[in-house]
Amino acid sequence: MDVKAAIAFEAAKPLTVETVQLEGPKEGEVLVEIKATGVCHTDAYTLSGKDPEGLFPAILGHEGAGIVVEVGQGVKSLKPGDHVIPLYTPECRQCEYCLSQKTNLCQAIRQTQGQGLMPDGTSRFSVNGEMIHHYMGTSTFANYTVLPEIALAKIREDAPFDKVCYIGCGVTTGIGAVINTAKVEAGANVVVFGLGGIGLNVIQGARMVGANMIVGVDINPAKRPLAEKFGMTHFVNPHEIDGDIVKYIVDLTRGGADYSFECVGNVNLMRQALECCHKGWGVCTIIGVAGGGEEIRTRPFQLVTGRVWKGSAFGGARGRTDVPKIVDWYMEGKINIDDLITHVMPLEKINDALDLMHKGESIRSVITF
Ligand code: NAD
Ligand code: AHE
Ligand code: ZN
Repeated sequence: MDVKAAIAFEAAKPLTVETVQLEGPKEGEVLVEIKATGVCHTDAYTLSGKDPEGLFPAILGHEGAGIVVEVGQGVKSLKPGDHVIPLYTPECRQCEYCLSQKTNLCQAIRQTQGQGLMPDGTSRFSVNGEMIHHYMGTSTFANYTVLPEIALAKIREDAPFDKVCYIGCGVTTGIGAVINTAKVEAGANVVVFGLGGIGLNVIQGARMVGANMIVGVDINPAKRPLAEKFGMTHFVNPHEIDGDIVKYIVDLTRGGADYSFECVGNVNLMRQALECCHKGWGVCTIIGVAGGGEEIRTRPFQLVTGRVWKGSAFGGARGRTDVPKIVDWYMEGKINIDDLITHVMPLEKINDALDLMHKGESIRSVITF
């Protein structure tokens, strides 16, 4: 079938919106009509050419929501009409990783996903006979896409697509990193580096669990008011403080952060985020994605003296199990998504969404179809 998609033909060039061809679902696959998709910084990262797994041409996008149109042979858990959120971290419930109960990183289809292909090793997308890669197994910058059944979370039908699409990445990543990965407890002091689409959800999660101080660090002062609305108690602009930011945060928190989160993708900040943690127990969770070839550094003494570096992908969430619950939280008014969606636009304007992100003028832009 013909579908409308934004294609990344080459790195660091604007996306091109045009009609592409999509093959129907094969065994174990599902055709989904995408109704809305957020634009995450990771899409921009891959488009920049810094992602070692970045492939071109590709249809990017991994923060969508939509409706099942058709199911392939053998699909049991979904039927046409079901409302779904695509999962770049699937949940097969059968692989060694899922069964371990120690990680959300289901590996059932990870290899082909990283190659921009469906699990059978082929692509469903093409343009004028030329193959186009899938992206993160989701490719939500298209009004129809095909996904494996294990990469779809079934959600309630009264949830608005243009809001809950954000649960497909940013909301779950931020709140999940607090709850599932760091396991922040009430009364803890939390420091969040980067107050964008992820960092504000970390702040939201920290407030939900009853954190004490919630310190936000960002070089863009325009992020401050919304961060305060979401629960930030102290704002630090690295450009406005004298001296070493690590010492500044350690003093501010009277000994260091119990929990810190890096939500930028900058390896220098990852070091600061570790070193501003409390001696003996502070835990730093890395969420930001750094460019290929970049490495993190610290004195091993930082770890010897009890600080811990962890990482979190998709907030440690098991998508088919946890995403429907997070949709319920939104519908019950327990979490705020609406105020984080600062821009809504059609697919034709998707390059504007990327520009707004780079200029620091948006939190989340959502594309509606
Ligand atoms: P964003 O562009 O919305 O936000 C980034 C924020 O960082 C901005 O507010 C910006 O002003 C701030 N910033 C930039 N440089 C800074 C500096 N030197 N010091 C302090 N603040 C600085 O991006 P986002 O969508 O929130 O994504 C953030 C990061 O998280 C990206 O690296 C993205 O790829 C990654 N990410 C990871 C996961 C995961 O599962 N691990 C999921 C989603 C996004
Ligand atoms: N392809 C990159 C890694 C990108 C990355 O770390 N992705 C995160 C999700 S970011 C969503 O906005 C993730 O889930 N990682 C786990 C995984 O298996 O990819 C690279 O460096 O190669
Ligand atoms: Zn994302």
